Amino acid sequence: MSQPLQSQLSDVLQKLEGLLERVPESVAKEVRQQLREFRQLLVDTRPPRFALVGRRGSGKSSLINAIFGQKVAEVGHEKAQTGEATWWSYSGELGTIELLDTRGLQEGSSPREADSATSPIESILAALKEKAPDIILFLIKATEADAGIDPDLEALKLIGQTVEKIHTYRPPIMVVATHCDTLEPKNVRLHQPADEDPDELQEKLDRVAVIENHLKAKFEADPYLNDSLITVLGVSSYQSWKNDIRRSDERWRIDTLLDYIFNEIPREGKLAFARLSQLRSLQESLANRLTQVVAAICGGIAAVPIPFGDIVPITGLQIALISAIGYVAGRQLSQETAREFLTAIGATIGAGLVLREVARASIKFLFPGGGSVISAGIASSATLGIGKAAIAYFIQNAGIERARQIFKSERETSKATP
Ligand SMILES: Nc1nc2c(ncn2[C@@H]2O[C@H](COP(=O)(O)OP(=O)(O)OP(=O)(O)O)[C@@H](O)[C@H]2O)c(=O)[nH]1
Ligand SMILES: [Mg+2]
Repeated sequence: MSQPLQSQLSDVLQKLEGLLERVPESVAKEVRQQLREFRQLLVDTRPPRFALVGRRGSGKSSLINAIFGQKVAEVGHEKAQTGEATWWSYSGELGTIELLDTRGLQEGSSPREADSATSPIESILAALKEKAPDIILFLIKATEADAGIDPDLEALKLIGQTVEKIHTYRPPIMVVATHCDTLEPKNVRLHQPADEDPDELQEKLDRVAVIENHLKAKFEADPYLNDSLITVLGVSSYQSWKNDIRRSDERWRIDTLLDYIFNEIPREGKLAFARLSQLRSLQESLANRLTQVVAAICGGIAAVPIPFGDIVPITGLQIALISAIGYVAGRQLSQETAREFLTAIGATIGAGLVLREVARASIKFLFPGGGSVISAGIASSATLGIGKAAIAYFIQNAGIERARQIFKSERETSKATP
């Protein structure tokens, strides 16, 4: 999201966290937890970080391109990596991921560059010290899964254990069997299953399953690897490029892979990842979570009897929610646009209501006797409605009229259930 919005959000959060100190711990605890999640998902965001383990030609560059759906990495034989292994940034139109190619670990005995001070292994370990990968992707050609992979497994363990020792974070391992499209029967297109003979298709899927199970068994034999393993997934990353324009897309199960990665990476990387994945299901999942969190925070703030002037952040948080949902859908909204969206769905009245109710609540605080539950309910349901409307509009591409209806019906449901 935009830098100004993020630093503004950071200010709002700080203010809210400060307010909570004046509130009984029993009330503050829940809100504080939501604020923490909010901060991780929206403020402390950063590109996701992957460590790639895989031999030459296993399809590392192709997998990066498959994730972006765009050509961001050179495919084919690259120059042997002899000197420094470092973190690389790969950027597409929608975002960036940081990547550490750890190929040198398996080629540990390869000659080091004459004038390089460090061996590949040393430089990989130095890079791991600098930053922890969120996840390790282990790539292996489906057609080579039978070949001795013990050195690869040793490399995986060394990376995982090094990271854990330095960062007290154990990176999960995702095993990706690439080139599944080249398994027999070769002519069967996994990416277009509807056009294929069902028996032949099944034969090919069975072969994929055999390879997956074989790899799984290898991991299960080692307690450390078994604990770190997310799953084994056969895929095809194949896309064909001409002058960086895609001329064919034979990707298979990449969406499933993206789903696993999204679920495993820390919150700080999720926003960027959901955006660049272009997967609507991930974007909706994150947007729904954000909506829940912001609604709970708004409800929490409203329920806490604090002076009227301090309550203004509610609108700020709602604007941030809209911006975030627009962002995850691939857009970059200005605050004005986010505000206009609020008006367009008819939420300004809602916001006004929130403020009035909260004002009343703080009066009740001065003259104890009444609860402030109503305002909390309204603040939270208005926010839920705003989030759902923004999801419909920005992610599902529904029209503004539909978004307005969604907001309205959310408000009405909450009125019906006191
Ligand atoms: N059919 C098919 N070909 C693939 C797949 N993944 C990669 N390839 C092809 O395999 C070759 C090597 O792929 P790369 O992505 O360059 O492999 P790499 O691991 O980055 O290779 P190095 O950078 O040399 O280590 C290329 O010709 C790719 O087009 C796949 O899933 N299916
Ligand atoms: Mg490569």
